[in-house]
Parts: sequence; structure tokens; C-alpha cells
Amino acid sequence: MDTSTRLSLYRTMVRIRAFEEAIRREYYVGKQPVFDIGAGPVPGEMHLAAGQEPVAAGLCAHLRSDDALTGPHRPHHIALAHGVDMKRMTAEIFGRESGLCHGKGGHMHLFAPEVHFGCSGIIAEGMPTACGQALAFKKRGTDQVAAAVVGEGAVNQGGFHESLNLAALWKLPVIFVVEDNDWGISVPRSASTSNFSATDRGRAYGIPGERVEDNSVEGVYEACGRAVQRARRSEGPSLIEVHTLRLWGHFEGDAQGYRESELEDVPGRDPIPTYRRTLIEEGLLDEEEAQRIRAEAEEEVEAAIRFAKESPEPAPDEALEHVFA
Ligand SMILES: Cc1ncc(C[n+]2csc(CCOP(=O)(O)OP(=O)(O)O)c2C)c(N)n1
Repeated sequence: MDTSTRLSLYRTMVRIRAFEEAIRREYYVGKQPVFDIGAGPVPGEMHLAAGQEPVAAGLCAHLRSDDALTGPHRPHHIALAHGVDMKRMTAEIFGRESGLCHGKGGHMHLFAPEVHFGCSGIIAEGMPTACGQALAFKKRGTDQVAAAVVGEGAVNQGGFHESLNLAALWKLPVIFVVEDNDWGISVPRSASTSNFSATDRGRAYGIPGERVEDNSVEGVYEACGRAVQRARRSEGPSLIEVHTLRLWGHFEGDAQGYRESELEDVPGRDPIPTYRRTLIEEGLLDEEEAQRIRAEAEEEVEAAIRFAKESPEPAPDEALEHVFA
């Protein structure tokens, strides 16, 4: 892998982390000392993806803005890496009129048609959607591809299996990416899933797959590169499963009593300092440049937060506009 790609993967991860940290800070405003999920400038549930940056960076490095991408209920990393506008996305999270969905979707429902991005709070929902987009690309004869990112909790959903079946049957240009962060809320995968391997499940439908271990951003980059190329060459779907890490709670405010025994060890597995160390050891990055990358990311994120806060809330008499259900 060349140096500029490696540094670009690092920058993408740092940008996402700066975003998630800032959203976390803003989310807790007004919700303390006794956690009140409905209070503050960002009411409602908040699922942040710190620790899962390698998936977004490694996959999206291969996607163009005319490729389609669907994300899960934990979508910020994927959205940012695919080029969703940070300011309008932040405004959506804050429920403001200038948001991607005029402030009516919230953080789990970010839609950006200009880069074919959408996500949903419904587990596995992005997979059938990606199949539909891939079918459209195939029928039009373009080399565009569709990708769907889901958590490992999605693998027992009907939508997962139905999507694998049709994608294989119709040889769709689609890439399924499973983020295995070990937990579905508080349920370990060992308690929910027989024959866990998502790649085995894919193979049962005739879909080739790879599992990437150790939350490796370069591993994700390489595996997704092969999958995207297959799809662009009209060779059909692939399934990539990544053993990743949910650094924080399932949602903000989650006390995480169910994973107390592993929590001590979790910060040491953070993929960003690990990758930074590798790049520094190999002489591709120095501390000064690393600090500059982080400072630039913070500046962009703080500008997005200012934009959101300065934007008006949707007008009450437009409450039913753009709402379908
Ligand atoms: C169809 C459906 N069933 C249940 C839920 C409730 N729910 C929200 S998140 C979640 C767990 C998801 O786990 P996973 O897919 O592993 O993603 P992670 O949260 O770990 O990123 C569940 C069951 C839902 N949103 N949609």
C-alpha cells in the first residue's frame, strides 16, 4: 500500500473520531447530573461509532460519490467517510431546519441523495435497499456499485438472508459489510447466533467473503478493494466481515455493566493510536503532523457544530412536511 493511501486512511479515521467526540460532548449538555435522554440540544438516542472507524475508512476509500451506500443506526462514520456534508449532517443531528432531512430524521436517519447515502434505525434495513440500488445500476449498465454496512446483530434478520439470496441470484454489484463489534446492545453474539460466521452464511448463498481480524484498517481496505473491484467488473456480490470494536456504550448513557470485565482492556485496543504508532514507527508520520491532522479535523467539526447551533429549528407549521409515516 502506498504512503498517501495509508495517510489518507489515518486522516479519515481522525476526522471521524473528532466528530464523534464533539457530538458526544454536545449530546451530554443538559442531560446531567441524572441522565435525561429527552433533555438538551440533542434529545433522543445517540449511537456513536468510535472504534469502528477502520470499517468506514477502509471501505469508503474505494467508493465514488456516484456509488450508493447504506448505513445502520450507528451511521456517522460511514456517512462522513462517504462524503456526506458534515455541516448539514450535524444540523440534522441537532434537529435543525438546515439539516439533511430538515431536522426531522435525527442521527439515525441521514439521507444525502447527492452521494446516494441513506441509513435507518431498523436493523438490516440497508441491505435490501442496497440490493435495489445495485439492481438499478446493473439494469442501466453502469459500473456503479452499492454497499451496505450492518452490525453483526443484523445477521439473523430476514432482510439479511433475503438480500444475500437475491444478490447472489441476480449477481448484483453489491458489497455487504458486517461490523462485528461483539455486542448487539448488551447481548454477546455467542448468545444470539448459531454458526456465527457471516462469511460462512454468505458462502452458503454462493457469495464469496473475507473476515478481517484485529480491526485492521489496512485489512479492511484490501478486502473491500477486492470486493468493490469484483462488483465493478460485474462479477457479483461479496461479503466482508470485520472484527471491530465498539469503544463506547451501545448508546450514550449506557452504563455497560454487561461488559464490565472487558472495559478495562478496551482503550488499549483503540485502532487510531495503534495505527498512528505504526505510521510513526515506519517513518511515515511524526507527532507534529499527527497533531496538525487532529487540529484540522477539530476545526472542521467545530465549524459544523457552530453551523448547526446557529441554524433555526423547523417551523411548527411545517411539522408534517417531508414526513411520510
Ligand atoms: C428490526 C429491529 N429489531 C430490533 C431493533 C432494536 N435494536 C436497535 S440496535 C440493536 C442491536 C444492533 O446490534 P448490531 O447490529 O450488532 O449493531 P451495533 O449496535 O452493535 O452497532 C437492536 C436489536 C431495531 N432497531 N430494529
